[in-house]
Amino acid sequence: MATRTGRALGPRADHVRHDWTQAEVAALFALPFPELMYRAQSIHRANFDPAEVQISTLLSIKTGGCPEDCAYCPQSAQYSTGVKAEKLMSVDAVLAEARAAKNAGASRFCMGAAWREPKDRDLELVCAMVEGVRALGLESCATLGMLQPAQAARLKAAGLDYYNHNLDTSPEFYGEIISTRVYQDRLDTLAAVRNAGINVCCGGIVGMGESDGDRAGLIAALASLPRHPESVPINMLVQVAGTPLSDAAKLDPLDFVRTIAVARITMPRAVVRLSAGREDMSDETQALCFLAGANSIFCGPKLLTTPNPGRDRDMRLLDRLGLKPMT
Ligand code: SAM
Ligand code: DTB
Ligand code: SF4
Repeated sequence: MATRTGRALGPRADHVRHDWTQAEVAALFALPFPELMYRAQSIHRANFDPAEVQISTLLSIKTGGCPEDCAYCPQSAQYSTGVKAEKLMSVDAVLAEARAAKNAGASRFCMGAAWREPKDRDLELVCAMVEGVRALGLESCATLGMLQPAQAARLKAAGLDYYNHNLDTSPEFYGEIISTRVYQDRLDTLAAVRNAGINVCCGGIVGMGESDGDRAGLIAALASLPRHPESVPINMLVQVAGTPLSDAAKLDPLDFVRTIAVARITMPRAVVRLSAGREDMSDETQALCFLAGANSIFCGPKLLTTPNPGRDRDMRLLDRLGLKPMT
């Protein structure tokens, strides 16, 4: 068996497990930092070119006014965060943004909507957006909330490449963060997406006041899915004034790096995204994340509603590190 870059895989790198226990994952987190990084890098190199970073662009196609109560989220209508509720963007306006993203070098265009779940008439418009994005030669991704199997099938028919739906945290901590839907709802949506033949993008958020054990629980839940997500976004909480988590204790950046490394080790073939939270991260922390096996970022000055490093800072960083966009 060889990787996409033609190198042979060692026996350990070739073995993908789906039965990770929380205790086993916690033991990885507890390794001495050099040992953890060595293992993560070995597995990264056996499966990917470590100089390549996948670049995605994110657009909020429907902002704010969401009925859910996710404690981290500036778009929940239940918190006063200053985010205005807007209508779904027009197909033309979305495609103009997709064209700009393509010209700026993105390979994937992700469309996010602040919905609990899409209504059928809105889904038709999103399907038209997906068709347009693909016609530009970009990979398409959408994150629209919970999906029924028939809705996933419609998105697949429109050509959707990836669907993002996060587990967010461990099953045990989940109830502290969201009360308007349960963990099983998330697993059901992931199964609907998988069964429709769409690639799964699924990860979580750290820095929400969870314990070390909860971070292990999140990774164990992701790595125990029947098939690993193709893409695993690891978000550092972006603290937004007005949300219940605006004053959460800050996570040690090295614990964030550990989370990336453990995701890389347990899900060897997944593209691991160093997702939200880069705006407040030093270049050195981001460099450690790439060493730990992260190989994807969002580029562009805004995530959905919060700032992201500008293109210039990112291009300088990739340049300083000798990293290049994955094509
Ligand atoms: N409404 C849909 C949903 O929740 O499934 C899609 C959009 S939602 C904003 C997508 C993901 O963004 C959430 O699951 C969460 O992991 C992440 N996210 C939201 N707010 C965040 C924040 N303040 N910091 C870090 N990640 C955040
Ligand atoms: C994901 O895991 N992170 C992205 C994407 N999926 C949609 C969203 C991050 C949002 C950060 C808060 C905001 O900008 O509103
Ligand atoms: Fe709504 Fe998604 Fe934000 Fe939760 S994370 S409040 S579902 S937009």
